[in-house]
Amino acid sequence: MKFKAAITRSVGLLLSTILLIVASFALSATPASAETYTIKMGTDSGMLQFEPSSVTIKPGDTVKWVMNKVPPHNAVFDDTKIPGGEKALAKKLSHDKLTFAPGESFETTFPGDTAPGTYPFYCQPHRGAGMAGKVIVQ
Ligand SMILES: [Cu+2]
Repeated sequence: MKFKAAITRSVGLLLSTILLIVASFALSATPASAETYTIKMGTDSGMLQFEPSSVTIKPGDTVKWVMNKVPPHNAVFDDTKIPGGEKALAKKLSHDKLTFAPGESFETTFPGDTAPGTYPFYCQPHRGAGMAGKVIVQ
């Protein structure tokens, strides 16, 4: 009887171990799917604005800026305004190269360890006209 009890116990242990391994595989195999959010540069009606001017994302997501109207445009993050104020991060997120052709685009993937907060950006040629937006990282 003692032997049978020991067998039952170890089988139980084995099963729960397998279950744990399977569960952890299932979790790691399906990471939260990263999404891409598109922002138009220049509105359809020809305004010097980003459309939408605000997107809310999760770390690991990508923001894609697409040249739409009234070029040229770019998207630059200000290191004095982003959470943490890191120059290197602001530079990494920014695309200071100007886009001219409709449909031309660039993307920024916010690293998985991006600190939550508001990341304001602006278009360099049209900063004075108030062409600015923000990426809110949750
Ligand atoms: Cu612009």
